[in-house]
Amino acid sequence: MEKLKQKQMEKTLACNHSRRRFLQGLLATGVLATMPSGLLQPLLVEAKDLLNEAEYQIFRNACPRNCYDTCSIKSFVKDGVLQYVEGATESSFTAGGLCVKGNSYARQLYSPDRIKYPMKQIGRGSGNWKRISWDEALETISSKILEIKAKDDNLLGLGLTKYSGNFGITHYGVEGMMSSLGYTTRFVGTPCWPAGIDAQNYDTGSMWCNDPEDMVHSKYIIVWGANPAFCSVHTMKYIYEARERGAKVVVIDPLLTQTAAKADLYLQVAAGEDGALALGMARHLVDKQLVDREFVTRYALGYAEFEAYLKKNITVTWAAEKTGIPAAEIRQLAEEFARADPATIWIGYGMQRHVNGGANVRAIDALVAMTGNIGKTGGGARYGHLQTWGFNYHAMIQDKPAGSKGWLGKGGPMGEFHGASGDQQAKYRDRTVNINKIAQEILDTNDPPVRMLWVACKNVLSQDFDTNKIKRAFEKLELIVAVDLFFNPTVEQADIVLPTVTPFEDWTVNVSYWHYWLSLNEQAVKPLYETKTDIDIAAALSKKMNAKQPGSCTFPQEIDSKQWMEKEFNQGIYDLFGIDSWQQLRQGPVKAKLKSASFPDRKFLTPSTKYEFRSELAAANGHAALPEYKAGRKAYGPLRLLTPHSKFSLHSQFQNLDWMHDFNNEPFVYLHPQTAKSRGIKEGQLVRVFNKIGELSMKAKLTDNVPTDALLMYESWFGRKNNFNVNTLVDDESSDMGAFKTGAPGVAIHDQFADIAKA
Ligand SMILES: Nc1nc2c(c(=O)[nH]1)N[C@H]1C(S)=C(S)[C@@H](COP(=O)(O)OP(=O)(O)OC[C@H]3O[C@@H](n4cnc5c(=O)[nH]c(N)nc54)[C@H](O)[C@@H]3O)O[C@H]1N2
Ligand SMILES: Nc1nc2c(c(=O)[nH]1)N[C@H]1C(S)=C(S)[C@@H](COP(=O)(O)OP(=O)(O)OC[C@H]3O[C@@H](n4cnc5c(=O)[nH]c(N)nc54)[C@H](O)[C@@H]3O)O[C@H]1N2
Ligand SMILES: [Mo]
Repeated sequence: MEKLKQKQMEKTLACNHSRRRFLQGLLATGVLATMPSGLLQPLLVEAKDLLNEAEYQIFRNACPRNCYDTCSIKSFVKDGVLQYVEGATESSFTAGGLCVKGNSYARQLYSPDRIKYPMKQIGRGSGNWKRISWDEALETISSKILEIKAKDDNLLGLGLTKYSGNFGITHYGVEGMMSSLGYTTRFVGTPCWPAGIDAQNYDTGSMWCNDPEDMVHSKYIIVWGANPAFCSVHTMKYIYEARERGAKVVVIDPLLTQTAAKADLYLQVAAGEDGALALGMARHLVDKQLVDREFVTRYALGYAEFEAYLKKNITVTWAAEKTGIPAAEIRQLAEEFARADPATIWIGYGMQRHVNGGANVRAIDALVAMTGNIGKTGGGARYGHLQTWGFNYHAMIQDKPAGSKGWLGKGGPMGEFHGASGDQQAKYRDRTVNINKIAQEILDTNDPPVRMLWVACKNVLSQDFDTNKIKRAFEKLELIVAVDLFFNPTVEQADIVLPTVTPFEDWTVNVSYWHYWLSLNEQAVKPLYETKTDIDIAAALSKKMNAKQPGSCTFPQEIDSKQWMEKEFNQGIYDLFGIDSWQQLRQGPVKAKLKSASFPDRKFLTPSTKYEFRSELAAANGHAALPEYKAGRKAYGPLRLLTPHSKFSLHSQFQNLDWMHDFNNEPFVYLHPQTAKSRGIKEGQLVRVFNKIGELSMKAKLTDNVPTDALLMYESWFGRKNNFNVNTLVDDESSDMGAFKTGAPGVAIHDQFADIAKA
C-alpha cells in the first residue's frame, strides 16, 4: 500500500515537472505568445530551473502520429517514471524542439482519462461500462469470430478499419492479425492524400519529394494549400532560412493562415480553383516563352499537346475570373516563379481534398515541370514520399489458416498500403471496401454483411464522414471492438474496448513521409495498468482462438515486442541509412543517404520513363490524359465549410488532454464580419451551423482571415467537454483520384457547404 502511494506521488510529481517542461516547450515554439499569461506565469518561473540530465535514464522515442514531422524524441526517466521529453538534437529536422502536442506527451502517458482495463458496454452508447478481464474480452471476441465463420463459412463478416493513430511499423501487425484469422473485409484507401498520390504517379510514376531541408536553397517557394505553421512546424525553419537568403515566399490558400501571415505574398484563391490558377500561369509562360525547352523536349512526354491544350482552352483572364485573383497578379506570379532558379512548390494535402483535387495537383506538377524545376536541389513539386519505408513488414505479413475461404468476386484494386491479400491468381481474396465511405459500405455490403468491426488507430466517429450516417450504419453491426487509449466518440459506440499504449510503453521504429530521418522507439516505461500494444493484443487473441479451435489463427501466440521491432529491419534499410545495426539508433536518429533532389537523373518511373504531361494510364483510369481543367463540386449551400487541421490537436489526439484545454478551451466557428453582419451575428454569440446532413452549435468568432463566402471550423475532439464534431457536417463525396494507388478514391473534405444562423 505504502509503495503504491509512493508511486502515485511520484507520478504526480512527474506530471508537475513535465508540465513545466511543456510550458517551456510552448514558450520555445511561440504558442504562449497568443495566450493569457496570468495563468501561466508562476509555472514559467519554476520552469527556468535547469535539470541535471545525469540523474535520468535516457530513452529514444519517436512521435508516431500521422504528421509530416514525425519527431525524434529523447525521453528522461527516473525511478521508472517518464519525467519529461525533448526533441532530439541529433536530427537536424527535429532540431531539439517539439510542437505543443509533443511537449504534452508526459501528460498523455499519465492522463487520468486513459482507458486502463478491457471494458464492455452494456447497451451501445449507454455509457454503462463494466470492467472485464482480458480473458473475458478475448472470450467474447473469439466466440463471435468463430460464430461468424460457422454461419457464413468464411470470415468476410469481420471488418477492419485502421488508419493513422500510430504509424509505428510494428502496428501493421493489426493488418497481420486480420490475415492470420482468414480472408476478411478491409476498409482500404486513405482520407488524407490519395488524389495527390495518384496525380503524382500519373506524372512521374511515383510520389517522391525533395528533402525538405533543401528548401533553404530555393529562390522562390510557393506553399500551395498547406499550412505548415500548424501542420509541420519544423519545416518552417527552412522556409525562414530560404527567405533570409533572399527567397520570396508565396502562400496560396482560401484562408489567411498563420503560414500566409509569414509570407511575402498571400493570394486568396477561390477554393477548388487551383487548377485554373496553375493553368492560367502555364498559359502565360507559354506566351512569354518562359518554358524550359530542354526539360520539356528531353525529359518529358506530351508537352506539345499540353501546350496546344493551353492555347486553345486557357487564358489568364479566364483564370482570374475563376480564382478571384487579378490577371496582373497571376502574370507576375508566373513570371517570378519561372525566372527564379531553383523554384519550388509545396503542394499541401489540404488543397487536394476536392472533387477535382487530383486534376488540380496534376496542373501544379505541370507548372513545376515546364519550368525545369524537377530533379533540382531547392526545386521540386513537393508532396510526400515513401522512399524510406522499405521495412520487412514482418508483423503485417501473416499466413491465412489452412482452408480459409474468402471473397470470390473481382473487387477493386488492393492499394499499396493496407496489407490486404489475395492476388488475381489466388482463388480467394480479402473483400476491399472504401474506408472513406465506411457508413455507406457497411449499409450496402451483404452476402455476407459486415457483422463485426475491429477499430484500431482510428477514431471513426470523429474523423470519418457523415457522423449521423455512421451511427446509423453501426446499428447493423453485431459487435464493435475498439482498441484505443481514451474514451473517444468511437469508443462510446463500441461494445468492447481494449486499452492500448502510448509510444513510451512500446517498441517500434518510425520514418516520415516528408523528411528523411529514421528513429527508434524504445520502451521507456512498462505498459501502465492492463494496457497492451496492438501486436500483443493480436498474440493474446491468437492464443485464445487456438485454445478454442486449434489452427484457427496463425498469429504467433507469444511474442516479444522488442524482437518484433528488430524483425522489421533489413540490409536495405541499414544501407540506406548507413548503419550496421538498429542498436546504433540508440545514439540518436539517422538520415537516409539520398540525394536531396528527387528524380536527380530526371528518369521517371512512368511507362515512358519520362515526365508525362500526357498520361495514357490516367486516360485508361477514366481521367483526362493531359492535366486539364476540371470543375469543382456544385455548391449545395450558401457558404463553403472548411474544416482543416488544428495547431492543438493531431486530428482527434491531444486536444482531449486537460493541459491542452488550458490553451484551447472551446471550439468556435470563424466567419467574416460581413457574413456575420448579414445574418445579425455578433462576436461570441451562440450560433447554429447546419446543412443537409447535420447541425452543430457553438460560439462565433469574427475574422477577415476567412473569405466572405466561407465558414471555418478546426477538426479536433474536445474530450468529454462538448459534442463538437465537424464531420457531422462533412459528407462522404469522393474526390476524383486515389483508387489507382491507394485502393479507393479520396474524399472531398473541403467541398462542403453550410449555412449559419443565431442559435
Ligand atoms: N473534417 C475533416 N475530417 C478529416 C480531416 C480534415 O481535414 N477535416 N482530415 C483527415 C485526415 S488528413 C486524416 S489523416 C484522418 C485521421 O484520422 P485518424 O486516423 O482517425 O486520426 P487520429 O485521430 O490521429 O487517431 C485515431 C485514433 O488512434 C488512437 N491511437 C493512437 N495510438 C494508437 C495505437 O498505438 N493503437 C491503437 N489501436 N490506437 C491508437 C488515438 O487515440 C485515436 O483515437 O482524418 C481525416 N478527417
Ligand atoms: N498540428 C497538426 N499537424 C498535423 C496534423 C494535425 O491534425 N494537426 N495532421 C497531419 C496530417 S494527417 C496531415 S494530412 C497534414 C495536413 O497538412 P496540410 O495539408 O498543411 O493541412 P490542412 O489543414 O489539411 O490543409 C492545409 C490548407 O489547405 C487549405 N485548402 C483547403 N481547400 C483548398 C483549396 O481548394 N485550395 C487551396 N489552395 N488551399 C485549400 C486549407 O484552407 C488549409 O489552410 O498535417 C499533419 N500535421
Ligand atoms: Mo492526413
